[in-house]
Amino acid sequence: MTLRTVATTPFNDQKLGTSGLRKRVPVFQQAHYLENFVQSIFDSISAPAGSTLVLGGDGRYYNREAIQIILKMAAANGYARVLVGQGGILSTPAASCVIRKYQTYGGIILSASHNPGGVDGDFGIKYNGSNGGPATETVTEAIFALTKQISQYHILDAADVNLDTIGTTQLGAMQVEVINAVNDYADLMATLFDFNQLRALLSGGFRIQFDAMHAVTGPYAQEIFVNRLGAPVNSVMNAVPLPDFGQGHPDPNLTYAHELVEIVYGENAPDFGAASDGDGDRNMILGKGFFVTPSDSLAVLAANATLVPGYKNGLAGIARSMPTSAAADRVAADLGIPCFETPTGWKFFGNLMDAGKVTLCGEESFGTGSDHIREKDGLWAVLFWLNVVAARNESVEAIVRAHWAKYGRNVYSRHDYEAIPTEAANQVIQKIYAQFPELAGKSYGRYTVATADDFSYTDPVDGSFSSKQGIRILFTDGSRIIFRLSGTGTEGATIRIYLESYEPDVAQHHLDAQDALSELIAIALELSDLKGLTGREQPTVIT
Ligand code: G16
Repeated sequence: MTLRTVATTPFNDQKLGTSGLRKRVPVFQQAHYLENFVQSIFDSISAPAGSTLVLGGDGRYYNREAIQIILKMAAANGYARVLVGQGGILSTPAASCVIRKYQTYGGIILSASHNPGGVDGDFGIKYNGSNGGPATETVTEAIFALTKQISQYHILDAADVNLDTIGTTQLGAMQVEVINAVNDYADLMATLFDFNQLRALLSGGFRIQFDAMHAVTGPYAQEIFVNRLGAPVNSVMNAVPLPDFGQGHPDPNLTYAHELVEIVYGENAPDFGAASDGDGDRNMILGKGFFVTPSDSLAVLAANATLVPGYKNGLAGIARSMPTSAAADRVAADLGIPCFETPTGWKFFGNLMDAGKVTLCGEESFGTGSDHIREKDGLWAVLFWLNVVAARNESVEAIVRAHWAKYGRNVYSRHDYEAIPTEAANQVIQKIYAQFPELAGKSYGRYTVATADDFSYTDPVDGSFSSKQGIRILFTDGSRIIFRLSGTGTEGATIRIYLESYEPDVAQHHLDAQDALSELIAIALELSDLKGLTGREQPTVIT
């Protein structure tokens, strides 16, 4: 085995997005591309010699090849040990769990999350620190800076490591330990939820349907729901992880999880439906013929947290991303606990959790989690919901309607316009900016603009400042329209429009969100001239 130092030159497109670096597979397959980025991670974090790294991915195409390269680079960069998920697979929450449980220096997670995979699909890579959470903006900026000046990387010339058998292999001076993270993760869940109550529920006729979307959560869901909680085997569908996710789009929403949606809205529907995404950190919750918006989900879980063993002593606080609805704020106010509003991106929650300021966090993008780890956690959210259902002995729909009756309903929707040419997307944003000076006080039908601004955030723990985090049009009655460009897409730009209004009147709670928000939708399109500037008549996805 020889240690090689390879001369290289920078790529100019390795800027990290909302969650790590995401590009098409052929981009990552270019000579030196992955290596440059990995060396930049290693150089920026400068782990002390003898450190342990966690490594795994969501099993998408190029996962295995990338893991072999990273292992050889870790060996050449002085790591003493790497813990790898069996088959190279680790869900994102399981990676966070393992980093914390074995107190490693950090971890590298290979995933492009909910983006499609396959030979021409997406691939991604991100670094998580020793708290188990995504690297902060300060760290991601430092990694990006190094990618622009890299001139060499270190790698060990060695044979590939067997990733499929549990056990330890020597790679140069480094040990590679293949672990069964499914058990680590399932054991953690058993400490948070009432598994006896859940077993009684799931083996007692309450029917669930979980869609793993041929992505990473299949083995985890089978272990937890079927093996440990006694649900029938067919409760978990699309359970085998595939490198191209069965040619699906592993994004758990009403558009892409349509197979599950048809079951849950069909005849003889199960009592509960749920899905998770490519890397297992997102969740969608459905009752019988009923969709729970992620924003409402966070609020409902917060309001019912003391029914769940792991949270029986209450919550320190709640955090949500800015575009997420203010439903959770109402619960926080009622509980007398703080509620934090952060930019989009799970990395902004880590400091708040580490400082003990918040227990639950959530985002409108189907992410919910708590301080049990430092990532959002799809199966955790499903178990939390099931525990609340079991404890209250009520349906999902009944629980949400009771919640709205108590707190009022934050009617919410997000419209995505995907793969817009970057120039047209920038024109849309500029068009809105240009109107800022004249917006305050302007009326559109029954809505009057209170303020218009660009969201910025000062981290209350380390004082770091993040600007340009989304355009907010705030109306006098508390309604909001937010415009943001996605930081996770790989083709052109994705414009996201987030719409929210508040409805205290129970008699109006039956309304479909699109109908209830129709005026705000029209205002958003008028303000942005989105149709004129992009030629798009309809959103690609509505959630
Ligand atoms: C990532 C981030 C989330 C963010 C989401 C959408 O999720 O971790 O915090 O809300 O992207 O970001 P954007 O609106 O910029 O596309 P994931 O599940 O893709 O890792």
